Amino acid sequence: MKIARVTLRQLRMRLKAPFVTSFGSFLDKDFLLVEVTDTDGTSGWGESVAFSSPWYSEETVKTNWHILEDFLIPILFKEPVRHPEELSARFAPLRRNNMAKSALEGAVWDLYARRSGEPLAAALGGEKAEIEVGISIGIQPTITDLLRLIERHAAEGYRRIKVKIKPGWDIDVIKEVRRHFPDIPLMADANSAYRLGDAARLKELDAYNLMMIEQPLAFDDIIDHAALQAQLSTPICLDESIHSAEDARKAIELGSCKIINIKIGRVGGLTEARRIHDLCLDNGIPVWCGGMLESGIGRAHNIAITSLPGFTLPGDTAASSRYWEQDIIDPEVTVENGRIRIPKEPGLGYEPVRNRMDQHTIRSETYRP
Ligand code: OSB
Ligand code: MG
Repeated sequence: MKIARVTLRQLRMRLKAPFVTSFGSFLDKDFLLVEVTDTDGTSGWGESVAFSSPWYSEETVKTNWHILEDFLIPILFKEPVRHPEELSARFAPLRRNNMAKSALEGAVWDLYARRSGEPLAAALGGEKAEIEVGISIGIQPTITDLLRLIERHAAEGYRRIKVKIKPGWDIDVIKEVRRHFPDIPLMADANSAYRLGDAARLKELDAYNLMMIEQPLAFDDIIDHAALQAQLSTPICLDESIHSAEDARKAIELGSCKIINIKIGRVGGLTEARRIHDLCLDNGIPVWCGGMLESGIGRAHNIAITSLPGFTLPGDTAASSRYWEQDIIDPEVTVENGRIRIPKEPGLGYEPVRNRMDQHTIRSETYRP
């Protein structure tokens, strides 16, 4: 592939409803899109999942723009790319900044798949025809609001419900949810809101048959999680703590978790995401694909990686309409009976709609070798 240009865009899109977690609330979502165009005029698309503020991780929309403009795009332009798998090694001398790396690498993966006329899922080695998905529900004003939402999303067919928890919005909430929905596949995500000293409280959750508790302890911890997992019967799933296949190997060795949430952006791209998937498959650790409230571009990447066989648990990839009045891809992502069909068209299999993207673009710049 010979790259003729890379275009960065910053978009601002309003979510249908604010999304509240233990670390913050989102309504207007700013994010970056990357378009990589080759000398034949074919484009591939990637999305950065960095938020405006460094709450989930240290990266932001602004730091991603800087890292892409000043470092990653120049590295891409240095020599031709034969295969997108080369990029993770070429980006490796740059420490972390995984979401920035992933946005550019993802665009090159899409371009590669389009050029070779195969779906991105197939280019990654995925064989599933469809995937099962769940939904993540943010912290609500009242338990009644939460119960109403669960009722609705369960009726829509989502394969499992994830509820955000934090100190003061945890045991009583899960207890009520279980009382109303004794059998639904249910899990809780704490987004690092607890400390090991809260183990006794977290142990109370063992009574409610949760599929897992996601990231209960610090965002950068795998030591205390191992101590906690030894005390809980509920499996721990790590999200924020895992940035690479090496992190995953150490967490598995220590017994810090029994399940891993793979987010392509958090781990630096599709190639590293697949490495973690392969490692987990070898070690009997189920994985699922997390979400970052993505637009259709990032959502399409999530669908493609979930086609790999080790993604045995429903992910957070809900329908476009759960987030947006109108998504920027055609067709939009739809969920039927808790399932999304893997597209058969080349690349992402969802076409970016330029005039819709333009409506939300607040900054854009094009770079050439
Ligand atoms: O921890 O998985 C998380 C959203 C923003 C930041 C972190 C997380 C989430 C979600 C929502 O849980 C996933 C989604 O619906 O995209
Ligand atoms: Mg999470």
